[in-house]
Amino acid sequence: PEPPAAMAVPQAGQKGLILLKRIGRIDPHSLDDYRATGGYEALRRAFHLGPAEVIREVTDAGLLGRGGAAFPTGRKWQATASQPDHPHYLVCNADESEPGTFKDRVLMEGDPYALIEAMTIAGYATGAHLGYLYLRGEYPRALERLTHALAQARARGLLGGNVLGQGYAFDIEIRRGAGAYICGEETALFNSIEGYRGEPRSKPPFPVEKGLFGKPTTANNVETLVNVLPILTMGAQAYAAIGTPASTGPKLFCVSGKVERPGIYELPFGATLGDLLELAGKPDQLRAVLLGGAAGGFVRGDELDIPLTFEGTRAAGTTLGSGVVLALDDTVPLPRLLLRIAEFFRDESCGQCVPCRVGTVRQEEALHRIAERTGAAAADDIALLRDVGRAMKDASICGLGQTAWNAVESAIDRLGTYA
Ligand code: L3W
Ligand code: SF4
Repeated sequence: PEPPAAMAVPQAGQKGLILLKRIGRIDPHSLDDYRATGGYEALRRAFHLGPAEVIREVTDAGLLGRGGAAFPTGRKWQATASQPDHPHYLVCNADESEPGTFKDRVLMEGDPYALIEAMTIAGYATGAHLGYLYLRGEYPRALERLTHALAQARARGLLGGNVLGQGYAFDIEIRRGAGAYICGEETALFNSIEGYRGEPRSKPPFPVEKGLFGKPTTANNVETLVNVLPILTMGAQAYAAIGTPASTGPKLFCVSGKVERPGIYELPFGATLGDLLELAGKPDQLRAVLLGGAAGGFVRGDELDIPLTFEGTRAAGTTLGSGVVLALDDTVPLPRLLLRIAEFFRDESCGQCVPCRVGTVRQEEALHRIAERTGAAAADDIALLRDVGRAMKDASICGLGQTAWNAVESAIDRLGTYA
């Protein structure tokens, strides 16, 4: 299905933005527009520095993965770069499917060359000559813009056998997902590219050692990669001065639900939940906020002091995930929302391991029983939910099963739903 004409970027055009600076201001089809606004300066600097120094910059900048897990990007790049086995691959995870997440879509639709430049730098630093861009199948506009941008970049010597005349060969292939949430899990994504069922593999070995086609692979989220551009243009030190010491740089937040101006917001790490919701137009009766999407957790509407950082949300017993902020007021029936989330996980479980395959079904059944009792929960259903939730968290192979009970657990413990 064709998506809405444009994603809301309420700050588009504002001064001081780093990741969103071109969104809504340039023609995403125009390589000249991209270059006129600083495009390809970061790649030039990368070639000047050499691969090892690029990795050092990314490490010193403190960049953490923006797909939800916050793994240090420099460490990941170093781990791939140092593998003796070849070829090395780069994979951009653009299978953005976490409910409530739409930041990567905005970046790809509004600034496609930025991702291509960033992938080229990542490939150069980690010793890859081929990058795969695994794109969510339901993003036709991003596909069109990226396909056009790739062709332009090839025609102008920015991809291909001799990038920027520097003797480095790199190209990018797009692979489209087919609608499965699980293919956003990096090893399921590799299987999907290889033509197998989209089922996660056991880790370790991590992809940096054995990833796509069994070869050393760097897998990074779109937003993670795009952050490499300001790191190289402003320098690691200046970048690390943004945000907090443990969560450096700018962050995109996907704000939706009961706010006046839903859309993508860019803020330095460290702003509070309250700061963000003020920008987006907080509802009068804010009851709860879902942070991190379906795999995340609820916080109460009066917990607005939570700092939007990886460490701050962790300390508050919740998660930042990939940056979902879904605001709920008193009109939202929480038991129905929880049931919807449970249905989602039951649908999207790949079925490979028992705790998740069975657990997501049992969780949904219990929530159905509770909903049929007009939202009142019997103690045995809550006990069953806790039991099943613990089994899924402790024994599932991948993040899907491990997080499938987070939202329900936080609604019970933090919001007092069903009490
Ligand atoms: C080398 C080690 N690499 C870990 C790598 C690993 C992966 C990354 C994170 O995602 C999160 C969850 C939700 N040597 C390594 C290593 N790595 N140890 O670091 O790994 P991990 O296992 O912590 O997480 P993960 O399985 O990659 C789970 C979030 O993802 N989530 C988000 C879903 C949807 C989106 C979206 O739509 N954009 O992100 C769902 O659960 O927060 O924390 O690369 O290889 N020793
Ligand atoms: Fe598949 Fe769920 Fe097991 Fe992940 S946890 S491998 S999605 S069954």
